Amino acid sequence: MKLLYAVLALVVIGSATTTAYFTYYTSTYHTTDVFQLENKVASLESEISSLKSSVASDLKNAYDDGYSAGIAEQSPSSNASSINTSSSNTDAVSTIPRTIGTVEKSGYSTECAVPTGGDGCYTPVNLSANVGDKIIMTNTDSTGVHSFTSGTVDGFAPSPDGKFDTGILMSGDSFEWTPTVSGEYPYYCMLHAWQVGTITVN
Ligand SMILES: [Cu+2]
Repeated sequence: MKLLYAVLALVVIGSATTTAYFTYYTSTYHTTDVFQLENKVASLESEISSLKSSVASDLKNAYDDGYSAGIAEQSPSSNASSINTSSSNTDAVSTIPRTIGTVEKSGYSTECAVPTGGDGCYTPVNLSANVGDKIIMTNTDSTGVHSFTSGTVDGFAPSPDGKFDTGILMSGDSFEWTPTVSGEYPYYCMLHAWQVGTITVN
């Protein structure tokens, strides 16, 4: 009987030691593993953010090139039309500056969009102004690039109408536009189909 107890005691001690060692081994190994993964994630994150900013600046350069090429192509007629519009509005007296910004993280999520229950991805989403007001459009979203492009967007099919276009604005960049004709001016962001706003010019 004593021998049986002795054997049982050995088995219990043996298995307890094995379990303890195994737990120690697993937790050590696991901790090292997690640590290495965390390092890897951090380095991938910094790679992603540097890729993002290089894509953003490539996008802006490509857009600027295309935009100046477009301007060069249509410059004779656009000169003529700008003379016409300015002469028809010589009696505009109001020059109140009005500002529109972009909502923080509006490029990452559709949550800001009115149809999904938000207050709009531009702020204010509906701006009222008078003919002759200086309208300042600024990308106030610190997390992404945006545009204010006049026209409408249906799903991912944009229809720019050429009334104004800020082009790609980096965070903090601004664009000024002074309406010379009253009316409703819908606009959208060429990068984020859910980002739309309206300027009502009286
Ligand atoms: Cu946008």
